[in-house]
Amino acid sequence: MAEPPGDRILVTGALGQIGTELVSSLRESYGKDNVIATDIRVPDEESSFPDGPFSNLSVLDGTGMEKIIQEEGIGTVYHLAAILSATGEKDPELCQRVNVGGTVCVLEAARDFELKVFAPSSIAVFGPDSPDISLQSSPLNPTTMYGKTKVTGEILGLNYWKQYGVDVRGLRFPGLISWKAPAGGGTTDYAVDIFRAAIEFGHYECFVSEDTRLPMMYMDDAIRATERIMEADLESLGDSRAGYNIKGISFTAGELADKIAERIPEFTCDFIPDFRQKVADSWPNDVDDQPARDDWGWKADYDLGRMVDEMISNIS
Ligand code: NAD
Ligand code: AKB
Repeated sequence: MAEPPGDRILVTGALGQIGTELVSSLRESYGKDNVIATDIRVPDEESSFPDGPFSNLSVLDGTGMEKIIQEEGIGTVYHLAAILSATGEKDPELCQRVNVGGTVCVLEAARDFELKVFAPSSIAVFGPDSPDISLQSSPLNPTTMYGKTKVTGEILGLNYWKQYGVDVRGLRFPGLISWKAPAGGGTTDYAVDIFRAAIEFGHYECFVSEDTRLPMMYMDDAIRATERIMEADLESLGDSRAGYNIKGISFTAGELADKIAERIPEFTCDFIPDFRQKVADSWPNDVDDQPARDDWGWKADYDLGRMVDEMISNIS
């Protein structure tokens, strides 16, 4: 392995739901010019984001990635580019190509240039045989293509650490709820879309049933968890390093609609499940995150009420 070309940060998939917030947070911590945002898309002309360096890059372009790493003096990659579960069920081949192929490109570059990598996993690694509250050690038998690519990502990440010493870290994010950027084609998108619909139209048609309960998390907690695990001492991380369970909030779609209606009394919600119901039914209700608590002191801050208040006041 060569020396890292520098200590700047590269973010892939930076225009997505997480990237939009993570790039801003990293720029506050490390300086605007030290965080290079990249995506296969280009930013909207009217958008103020990304307020700093941006390059057009596909994560499947290994040569282009290595060129940016060398030219920009990169030492750490936050690898966010992916195809999420709902889009992945519609186009499983694209999902496999981007999620597995992109991760291999990033890990190979990290191996060549001795880079540190954050590569998120998902609660989608669990399948129908997992307990309602899935443990770190519960079986990983997902039925979706997206879930299978996330299991592969964790296996690859741990393998690159054990075989080549690449410092790869990851979290099994629950469904993330945020207001700055739209959700990007996942099954948990209803828990984001419902807020804008409630505020703009007073009504939402939810694509999962009222009693669907899934693990979720407010974005501020997810960004904090990402920064925490990346700052954690190397020795504190165990074999879960490529995909720690992190617990946020667990609620049903009906409970979410009720909480919103407490704040917006005219709000109504219909529940009309589509193909995403099957995906949601294959995932656990919640996760247990004891190893993340023990190894690097993880604890979420937001409960359902606080998250709903923040979403409504920020969107309004
Ligand atoms: P997103 O869909 O909002 O953003 C992904 C970004 O990747 C998009 O901007 C897209 O243009 C880009 N992209 C797609 N193909 C690309 C390619 N070939 N090259 C470069 N960029 C490409 O996703 P997100 O919600 O920001 O998720 C980021 C990561 O976090 C993913 O790995 C996802 O699996 C994981 N995750 C997200 C959630 C969530 O609820 N948002 C939950 C669990 C895990
Ligand atoms: C999705 O629904 O696909 C994502 C996830 C939980 O990984 N939000």
